[in-house]
Amino acid sequence: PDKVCGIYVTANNRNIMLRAQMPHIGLREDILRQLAYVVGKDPEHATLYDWRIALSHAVRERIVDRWFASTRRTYEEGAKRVYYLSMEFLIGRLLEDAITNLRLDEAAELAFRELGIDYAAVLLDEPDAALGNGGLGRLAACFLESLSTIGCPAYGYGIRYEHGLFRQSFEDGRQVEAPETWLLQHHVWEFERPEAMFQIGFGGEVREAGARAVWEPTEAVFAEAYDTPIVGWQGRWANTLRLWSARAVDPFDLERFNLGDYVAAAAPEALARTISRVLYPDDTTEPGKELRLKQEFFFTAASLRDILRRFDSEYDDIRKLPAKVAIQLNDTHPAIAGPELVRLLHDERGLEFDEAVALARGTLSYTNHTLLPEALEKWSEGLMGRLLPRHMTLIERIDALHARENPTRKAAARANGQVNMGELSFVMAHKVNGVSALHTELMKATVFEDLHQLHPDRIVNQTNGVTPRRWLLSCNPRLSALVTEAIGEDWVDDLEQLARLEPRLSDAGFVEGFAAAKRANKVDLSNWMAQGHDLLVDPEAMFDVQIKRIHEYKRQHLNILEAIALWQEIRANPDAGWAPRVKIFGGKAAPGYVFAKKIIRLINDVARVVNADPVTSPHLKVVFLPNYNVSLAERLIPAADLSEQISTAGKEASGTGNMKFALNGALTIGTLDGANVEIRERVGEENFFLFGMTADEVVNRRDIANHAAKAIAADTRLELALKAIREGAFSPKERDRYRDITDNLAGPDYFLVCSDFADYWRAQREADAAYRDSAAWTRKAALNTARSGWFSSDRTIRGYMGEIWNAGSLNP
Ligand code: CRA
Repeated sequence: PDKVCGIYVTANNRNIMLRAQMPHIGLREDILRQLAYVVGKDPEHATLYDWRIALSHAVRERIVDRWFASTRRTYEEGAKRVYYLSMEFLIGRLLEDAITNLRLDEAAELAFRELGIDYAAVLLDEPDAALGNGGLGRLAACFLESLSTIGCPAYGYGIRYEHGLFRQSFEDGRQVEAPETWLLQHHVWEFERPEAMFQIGFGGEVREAGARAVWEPTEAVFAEAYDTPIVGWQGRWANTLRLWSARAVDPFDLERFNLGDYVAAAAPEALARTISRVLYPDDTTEPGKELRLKQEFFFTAASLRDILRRFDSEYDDIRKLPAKVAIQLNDTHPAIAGPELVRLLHDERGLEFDEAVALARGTLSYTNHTLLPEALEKWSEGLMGRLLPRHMTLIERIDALHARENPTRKAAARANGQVNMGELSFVMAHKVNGVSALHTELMKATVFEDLHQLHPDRIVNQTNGVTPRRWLLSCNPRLSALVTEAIGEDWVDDLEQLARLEPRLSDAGFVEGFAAAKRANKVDLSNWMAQGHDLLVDPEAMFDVQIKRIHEYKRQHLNILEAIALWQEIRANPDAGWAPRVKIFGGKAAPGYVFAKKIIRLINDVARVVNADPVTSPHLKVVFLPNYNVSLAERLIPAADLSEQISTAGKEASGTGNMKFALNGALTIGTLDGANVEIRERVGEENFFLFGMTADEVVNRRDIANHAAKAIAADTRLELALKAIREGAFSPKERDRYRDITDNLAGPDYFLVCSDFADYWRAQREADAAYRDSAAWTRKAALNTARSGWFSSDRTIRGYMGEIWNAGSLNP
């Protein structure tokens, strides 16, 4: 027998062993084999797409054995499983992620070089899986990867949307939305599981049967599972992302078909499918649609049934549920899990109601991601009662039980004709967490003040994090090679090791290497912008980047106002030695959010005028890149010098982009909001451009009459910038195109753009001055990288495991 990695193997299992131990072996042959027998092409006729599918299958083969092994281990150990329920998983491209984690990069590159195929182009051919809107969905994706890296047995549960987040383009500066069609191509990473199918009901009647009840829904759909393996660093462990797709129970009405009514015959199928058809393109407002509530119940109910089925296969005492199962509710979207689990335990399994609630509470925990009132989900009793009649009664009983346990309780989940999903989640969870230190404190003081008084130990903080595999190792190969050269590669799954870079800052070679990596990333980005977007920018200029959803609280309009003021000032004084800047924007506005779409158009209009100005253009460029997504973020973040994190203090729960930038050596210009506070504490205040009011000051400022008018009167630059917009400098053919923006800013200005403008301007000029001293800047940038180790999602997940889930790691 042969020996592989010290193990004797027989010829039979030799190939499997080889692949498991040394995944790079035979990669080229496997790609060719997959190309022939799975894709059905020979190398002479294969397109980029064919090569990508072949490579993906060859990589996937190398995950499957580890995936099985992880599942087996979990059963053998009787380990507790974590279930992460989320409406969104913004996973982006998967191929490169898998290749990175299996450490196949060099082998894959070599294989394609030998085959004469452009490897980078093969990777870029993959569409982004955009099953999420923004931070919340991307956080879920980082968490899945960290759970696998840590070796914590876990499942992600969500919806397999046929259409992810819309594709954005600009027409005449305006956002135009087109449907996103990722599933039109064969999705290599998923395994269909027709055997894991549950019938999910809606509507109907509740029949009382003693203390319990029988719910008889009138409408039903099937939830069918699709599994995607998520492999962790070095392929040590793989977990599952299970996404549900809706199908009709009776797909086809033959009777109607035979009568010639073909449209009606296909109606049940079409109706059912709408449930998993599209992702709601809005991450902050509750669309108030019946379909949205159906989506929430659909995936939550299917997941709970699946979880209990798996539990039953191992244990016969349901009272062990909290010891063996932890279910995390990612925001309130799966909050119906509370009453649904109670229903399953009480109505279907016959537990006493109080015990059912206690078991559910021991199993469930809830993460709050926002304090914005418009984003706190509330459903009308009418709608919920119609769709989920049994759950309405159970929510009432949950409220009653909670009030009995806590006689001083003032509010309830069901109040004023509505069901408050935040209250419900809190009451049904044993732990509730915020996503940054500041946000958690604000939760205690504001939305959950009353409940926090009653349950002072329930709220805990778990500051968000990002996976260093995607957000440094793979997106920034130059910087990660430099880091590995300096401190070895343990940092990849132990990010705090980055602190060991600090002593290297006195080493000129290291500092030069750091600057060279950033510079090369900027050259790459400028080349890409020149080719793909016909935009010429100078890689010597400061790359100042704001990428995130477009929202008034995130204040892209503050940024563009500053650009206008800067443009005016440079025009007035072109020889003042300006530090050249490229302001880069990216982000989508919810299709129904008119004001946010106006901000996009304004930025595009300003860009057109400013970029065409020969006087200012050596010093200032403004760029809005269309269709911002995970892949674009991976391109932009490594090339950024300045990270814009300028939300109105108290409004951004955490942010995660802010962490990615700091990790990749960008300096932050930001307010004391969300995780900015913790970033600044760690990277050092001298390496962070702070400006603006604090969350407390914000609240007080709003009480001052005419606060915006006062701020404008006190600041000529701001006044002139607003005047230029108002007079049509950027929309000469339609002078009042931005009247709603200027009126809002001069009037209510709820997000306090005007009040923070002067201090923002000051901080920007400080950044200019700092950038002019390039050696000092590089040092600050490198300190940002060296001190960002705490922002790994591995740290965050360990926090959840210890303080919320009571779950362990099975990593060897
Ligand atoms: N919009 C917050 O606003 C936070 C992420 C992840 C958000 C961000 O500040 O970083 O969640 N909230 O915790 C949210 O989606 C429903 O609320 C976000 O992505």
